[in-house]
Amino acid sequence: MTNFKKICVLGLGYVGLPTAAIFASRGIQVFGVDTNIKTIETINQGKIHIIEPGLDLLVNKSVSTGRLSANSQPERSDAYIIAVPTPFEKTYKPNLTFIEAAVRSIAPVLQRGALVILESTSPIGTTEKICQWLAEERKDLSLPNKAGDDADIQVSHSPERVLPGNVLKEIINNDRVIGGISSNCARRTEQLYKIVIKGKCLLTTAATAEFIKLSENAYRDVNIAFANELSIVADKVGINIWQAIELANHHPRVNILQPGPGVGGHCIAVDPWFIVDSAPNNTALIQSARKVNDSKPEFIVDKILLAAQKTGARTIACFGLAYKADIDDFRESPALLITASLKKRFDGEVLVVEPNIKKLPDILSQEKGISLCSLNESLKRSQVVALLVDHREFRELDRVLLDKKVIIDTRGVWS
Ligand code: SAJ
Repeated sequence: MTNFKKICVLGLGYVGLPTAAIFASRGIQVFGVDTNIKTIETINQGKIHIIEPGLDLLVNKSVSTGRLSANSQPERSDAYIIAVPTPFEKTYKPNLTFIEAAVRSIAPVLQRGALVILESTSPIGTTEKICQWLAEERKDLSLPNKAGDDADIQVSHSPERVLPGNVLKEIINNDRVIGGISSNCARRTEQLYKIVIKGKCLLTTAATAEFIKLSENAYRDVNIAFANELSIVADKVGINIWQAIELANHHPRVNILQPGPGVGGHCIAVDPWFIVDSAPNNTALIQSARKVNDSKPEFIVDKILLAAQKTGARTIACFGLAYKADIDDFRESPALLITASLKKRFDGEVLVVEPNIKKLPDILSQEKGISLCSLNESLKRSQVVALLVDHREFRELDRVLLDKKVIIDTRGVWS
């Protein structure tokens, strides 16, 4: 007996929308909430505003059966899932305004027995803050940070762990960490997710769950930084880094990740700073990894410019703009940074090949001497080719077409 009939999902982005649609597909009445009117309209037409395999069909079905609808304000529900962005400021301080606004927006409709779950990746202590914000708004209700298991409202943190591009499968199959403000909160949250997930539910405290999620992404960032640092050394001493890593990984206890043009996306390039924020003087390794990864794009720009200079090239082709393969997501994308910086520093022509878009992003389209180009055309016109994203179209390219080109392969696809 789950007694979750209606749920409200706040934030209909890469995580919130698939989550809402999956719950709706299991017969739960789902109210989606977003601050963007265009997003709301699109979803209510049964369409989607992001690219994620399989999501369009699922949303279409859920909307047409009336199980999913979108609005700008929350409706009274048995559970509220918050999946809004947690950006950081220029100073790398986390910005919790979206979470706070979402929490305060549910306060008026909150009723005794309701469950509030934070899915957004958040600094340690945020779930506790949710209790404080709710207590300020609703003095008539008791919260679990004060009332423990007997509280009127349950509050927990269950961080999303899904990989963009594989979200629908990962929501269902991944194990899920669930951190309750009290143990009752964690158990009730488990009951809700068990409606849709097959993975294990791993119960802990809210602060531990916050810490775990940040640690997972920082772990990845530190390991990618290690690979990126090695790639810079290998470049200096004339060693093929891809072969070196491949051979090193034959060791039973070594698994070096892949170097690249830098680290992008809105998670791994951001979340480590939330750990740093908790202990700025005790996070030398995490801070250093961030710096290594952030410095990689400019290292690549230097390499491309040097290659162009040596060969007298007038046209450079940049292959890929997204932050990783086979998606159209440009958030924190190193490929985008490289292309923008290259255009500023190179006075010849830059051709961008990005099979997942129809027009250049604004940051590039305002520049002169840069254009979006087909793969074939770019191969005809460029002397230098910089592979920045390992999209399928580039992985499958006939290598003969690259003969006579100067190649800067930042992903090891053609090396
Ligand atoms: N990258 C490398 N070398 C590698 C692996 C990745 O340079 O060996 C780069 C990618 O090209 C990309 C960036 O790192 O620019 C991040 O890509 P990713 O595929 O590793 O991860 P994300 O950001 O798409 O998703 C991550 C995932 N976290 C972990 O794998 C620990 C995902 O499970 C999280 O849910 C997501 O962050 C999130 O939302 O926090």
